[in-house]
Amino acid sequence: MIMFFRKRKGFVLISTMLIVLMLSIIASEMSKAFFLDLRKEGYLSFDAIAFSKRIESEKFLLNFIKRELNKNPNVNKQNPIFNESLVFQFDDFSLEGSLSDHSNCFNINHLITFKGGQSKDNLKAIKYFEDLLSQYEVSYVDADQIIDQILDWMDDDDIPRNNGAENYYYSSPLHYPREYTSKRLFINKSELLAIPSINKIKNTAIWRDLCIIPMSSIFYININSLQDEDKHLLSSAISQPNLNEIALIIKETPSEGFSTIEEFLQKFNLQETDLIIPLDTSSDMFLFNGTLKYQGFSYNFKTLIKQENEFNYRILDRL
Ligand SMILES: [Ca+2]
Repeated sequence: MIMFFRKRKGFVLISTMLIVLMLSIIASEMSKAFFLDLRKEGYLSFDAIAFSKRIESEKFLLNFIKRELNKNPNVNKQNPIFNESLVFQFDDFSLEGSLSDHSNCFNINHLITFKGGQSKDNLKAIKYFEDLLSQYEVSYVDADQIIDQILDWMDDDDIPRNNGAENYYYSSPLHYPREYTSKRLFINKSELLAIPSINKIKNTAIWRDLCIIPMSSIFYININSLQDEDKHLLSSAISQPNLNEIALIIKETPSEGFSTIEEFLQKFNLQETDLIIPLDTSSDMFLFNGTLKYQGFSYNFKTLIKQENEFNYRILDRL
């Protein structure tokens, strides 16, 4: 009896331990799920407030840029607001980021101009883009497709170009509902992804050199803020295919910049006739690339800012 009792006691003990073990496993799983839920809820509530913090940051940024550019209006390699990290501490969140000159990327909208609702190809811009594509070793066949399809997407007619694509060519004549090209300038770079031939370049180095200024055909290169990685853009602009020469030009551009384009041309023995697209010594388009930090969470954003005049700055796009 005693032995039986002992056996029974041991059995009860093992059972209790097993139950305790199972309960602790369940409790641990529940607490994992609980903390995961809590974290998820935290992200959701952060997401909800991140946008309002962003708006608050952007208002501050516009005033900051206005104040700094009124003190030092040069958009060059020397102005600290373009060349140093920017860190701001607010009451309950912080903002870190950098401001860059957004004129130094090719605005695809430059390929066409609209006047009174009618589109017109910009032949110089097309030549420039062809050259840029060839510098990045995109084949002529692919380049023709990319350019024609982009132009068809924007132009005001329904006639496909030789290598272009209009309306239901995007799917098939039987496709329903039928798809139509936009017949307007691009609003956002992501719209380019709708163009079939863009697949050939969207994951390559040239993608960094391309941008969209929403509904604007404006494009010029600011020679005073060029960095080494912008050499392809400058090479196509001044018809100088030797990238080592271009790298030297960028390096030898004084950090305080040139006051006029003539000065720049003279220094590097260039002729005005060599210029394919407009050059400038300043810029009015800036991109802020920042991270907002709040209660252990972070939120990345990019904001495109345009200087209308010395008093007025506005947000063109939120990327
Ligand atoms: Ca067309």
